[in-house]
Amino acid sequence: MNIGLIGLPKAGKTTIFNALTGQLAETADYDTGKVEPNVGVVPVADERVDKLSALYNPKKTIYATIEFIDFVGSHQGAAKGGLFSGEGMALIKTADALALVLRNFSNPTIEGLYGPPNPLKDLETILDELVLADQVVAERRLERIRQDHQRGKKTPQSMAEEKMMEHIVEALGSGTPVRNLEFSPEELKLMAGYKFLTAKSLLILLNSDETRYGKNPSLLNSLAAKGTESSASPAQGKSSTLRGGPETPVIEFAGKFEMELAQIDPTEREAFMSDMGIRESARARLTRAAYETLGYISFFTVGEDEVRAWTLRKGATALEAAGTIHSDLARGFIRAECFTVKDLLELGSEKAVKEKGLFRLEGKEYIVQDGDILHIRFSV
Ligand SMILES: Nc1nc2c(ncn2[C@@H]2O[C@H](COP(=O)(O)OP(=O)(O)OP(=O)(O)O)[C@@H](O)[C@H]2O)c(=O)[nH]1
Ligand SMILES: [Mg+2]
Repeated sequence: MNIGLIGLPKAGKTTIFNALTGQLAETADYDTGKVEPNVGVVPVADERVDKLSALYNPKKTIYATIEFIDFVGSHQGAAKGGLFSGEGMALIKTADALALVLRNFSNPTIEGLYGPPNPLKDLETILDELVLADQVVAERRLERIRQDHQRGKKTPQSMAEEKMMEHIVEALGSGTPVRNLEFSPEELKLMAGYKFLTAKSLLILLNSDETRYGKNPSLLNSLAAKGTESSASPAQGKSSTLRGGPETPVIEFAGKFEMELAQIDPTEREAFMSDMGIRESARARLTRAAYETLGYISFFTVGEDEVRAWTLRKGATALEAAGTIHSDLARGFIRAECFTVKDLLELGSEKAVKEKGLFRLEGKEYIVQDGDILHIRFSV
């Protein structure tokens, strides 16, 4: 899973990236001229892994991970009214979700360039630009299809695609993101290649300074409403092919503070965090929200060698879980031995789980549940 951090220039994207990854990528008030994004892998905070590790005492303990990509706020682009320039755009398209970072801290230099903090307005700007970027792609594609049709290159597939693109262009025209539209399975397949930005899940990160942090309940509500209803368009009522998008989570970070926190000894963090009224680290809050928003679950593999958490889409089967671990396990899949972390931790041992009859054998089609421990029997 990977998440792109995007936002207007100097919103604190790199600061938050550092808070999440513990890296020390350069942050600055001024334009550094840097254009390459920072990339970092973040272990997903999950206390179940810690508990399983304490029980099995394995040689290796491996957490699930999320990759974060920290994009540079495009100054040139912002001046031209476009956030996403060519190179950045190609990479942003690869992200599973977009985390929109909003500036909510005082800094005279930055305010001199971009005005006082106005998170709600910045959110609107970013959402508009995401729509614009998709409009360009969809309109260009529609034009191409129509040209082909005029030249007599017409296939059932191109006709289906034309219909779908017309629908998308119309929706985007009224500000409705692609994620709020409903598509048939065939259309979803046709659409996959375009990787529309407004089809991606969103997370909103309000980046507050120490004086503002924790004092923005109504702002957080407005941001959530705006993010969820980024499709607050007249089309909502009249079209039957709209579905309500999932709730967009809004998370408030004290970015700079949490970046400094990531640098100090873990045992000392708690005290600093409670001083600020921060109950959980930025990493824990964001990784959990990402799982929920993207509809991911965790399953586990356990043993003396390794305790490991794996990421899986909600609704995926035991066969897909096996494939996540290794393609051989999927190819030679026989059965999945399955029990739950909850039962194991409650009863204290695999033996006790078996005695209670809570140890199951599941087939290929079994829908894996969050918290399942799987052992795949296979033969290749
Ligand atoms: N007080 C305060 N300052 C912050 C906070 N977050 C970022 N800053 C400052 O704002 C400036 C810009 O931060 P960056 O993290 O570099 O912002 P960015 O969004 O990555 O900037 P670009 O990539 O150039 O668009 C730096 O001087 C940071 O120290 C914050 O939460 N509080
Ligand atoms: Mg940056």
